[in-house]
Amino acid sequence: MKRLLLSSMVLWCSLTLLAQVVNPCGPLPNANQLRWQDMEMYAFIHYSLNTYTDQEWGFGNEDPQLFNPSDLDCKQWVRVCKQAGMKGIIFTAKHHCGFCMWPSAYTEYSVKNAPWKDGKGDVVRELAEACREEGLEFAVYLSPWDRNHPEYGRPAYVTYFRNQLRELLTNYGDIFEVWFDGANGGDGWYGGANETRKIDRTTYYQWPETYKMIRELQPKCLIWNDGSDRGDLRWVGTEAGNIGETNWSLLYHDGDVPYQMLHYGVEDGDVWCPGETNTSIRPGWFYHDAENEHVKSLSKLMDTYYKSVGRNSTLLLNFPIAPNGRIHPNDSLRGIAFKKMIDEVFVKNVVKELSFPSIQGGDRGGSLILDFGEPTAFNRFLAEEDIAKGQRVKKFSLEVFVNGEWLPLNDALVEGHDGLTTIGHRRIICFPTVKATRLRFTIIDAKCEPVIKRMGVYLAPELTADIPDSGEKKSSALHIFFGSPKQMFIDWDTEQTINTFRYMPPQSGSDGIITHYSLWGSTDWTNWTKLATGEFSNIVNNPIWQTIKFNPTKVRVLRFEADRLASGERMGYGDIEIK
Ligand code: FUL
Repeated sequence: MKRLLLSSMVLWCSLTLLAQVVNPCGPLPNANQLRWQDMEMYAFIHYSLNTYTDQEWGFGNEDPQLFNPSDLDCKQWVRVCKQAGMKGIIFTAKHHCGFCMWPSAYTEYSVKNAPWKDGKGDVVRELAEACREEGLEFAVYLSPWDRNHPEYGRPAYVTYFRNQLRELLTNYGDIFEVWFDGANGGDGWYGGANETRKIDRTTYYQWPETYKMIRELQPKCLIWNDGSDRGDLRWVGTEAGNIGETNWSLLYHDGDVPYQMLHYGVEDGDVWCPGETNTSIRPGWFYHDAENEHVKSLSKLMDTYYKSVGRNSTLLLNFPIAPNGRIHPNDSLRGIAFKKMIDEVFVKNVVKELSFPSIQGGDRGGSLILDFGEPTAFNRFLAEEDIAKGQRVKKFSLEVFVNGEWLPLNDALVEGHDGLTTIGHRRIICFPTVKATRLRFTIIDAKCEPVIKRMGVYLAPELTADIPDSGEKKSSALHIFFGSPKQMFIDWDTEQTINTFRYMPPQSGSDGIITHYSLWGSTDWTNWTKLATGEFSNIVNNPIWQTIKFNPTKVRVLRFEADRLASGERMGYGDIEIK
């Protein structure tokens, strides 16, 4: 009979370790993936010309003269990230607008033509050095979509992209990860052509050749790619900051990767490809003054932690840089409080001593009773598999012994079922505080003999109910109706002076999400003034409130048109707000 193995128990020294040779089970992580998983939390930093234009996606024609921060201080970024518990930083060396934050030899569209440091500056270098000084790892985001480059969409651009990547991988020391965002909205400046260019994401970038170069130049670097070719890590299908409670670190080695696979992995996948949970500490990725009061609350960040690191993933948490060149105090304070709270939750294991665990079960399971000796309060359970041997556990249960009875516990962060499925590198289960003398952990099903490396039981401080992220309220009763599937009207009984229109996209999938809009106003339904036109960039991956500002205008009716939809035939909305 095989048994539940406790390969090393760091928390309870009285436990006899069961030293036994364990055969690997299914695909295994490589050394880079194992090292990466142990990083647990690392930061994204979004900083580019967008910071100066209040945009999320630059069009590619923004003026490099805008880049002139008064107080750019990469050491401040690194200090904040370190104190927020981040083990490394991934920096937007080039975002979709194509502006390079290092003086690339292959383009003029970079810091070398900006007033900052008289064109002699190199943000990538300053940040790489600051990371090294503080012992953080460094990595780069290099956007494959480049809305500035004249050759984008043609073969010459792929050579340009590789040349840039080579610069980054040779001139800045060790790079722990490369991030190749798959976003591509089609249109762009493209050297003045100002048109829409479609590419085939499965073939255009010729990833195998690029991957070869990365492996040669930086053998320890992980490849993140939500494009076609399988990298070392996968996106989790959302930018909201959570991965599935069931999370297999496996995918199929080829074929499409739909949301279900991104979010939950694939139980019988044939390659190790763990999920990295990326989200921002604010609604947007880039800095916007309007979001200063909308930095995520501590309870929201803790929720994100449990739903990423606590679900066999890592957390890639974004800190945007403000126009002065520093992380805004609201973000740094919250980031640091977040790390303090994590430490506080896991400071003390409530199990003082473990009586020898009773282990029962067969090939694919086992049961372990933790005896606290007296009624003890707790609200978190933690378990880790030894993933170097593969990911095995499919289903487990937790029960507490209260007043002579075994009562089941569920994962309070999961709806619709008990949530006790996969474990992987680390699984944290949250539940309301219970007072019990014993806890029974049973592995009900596993792919092979389970290998549990560490367990813990904790009493986390109660956090007050979440402060809504963005303080958003449903708008008051606006009179909204449709002239056609892509044309919405909003009218009033009397004239209004307005200067802000806000659009919250539908929250369930991309159907009906407006990516390009125009907004018109009228006082008589006959003469229309164009108030604004533009793009809601990144709205599909990050479906948050979008704000359109325009000169104060008197209107009695507004016409909001969907010039382009992400998918579907009919414009949709979650909410509308007008001020
Ligand atoms: C997205 C991009 O389009 C966003 O601008 C941001 O960089 C985010 C991390 O990835 O897909």
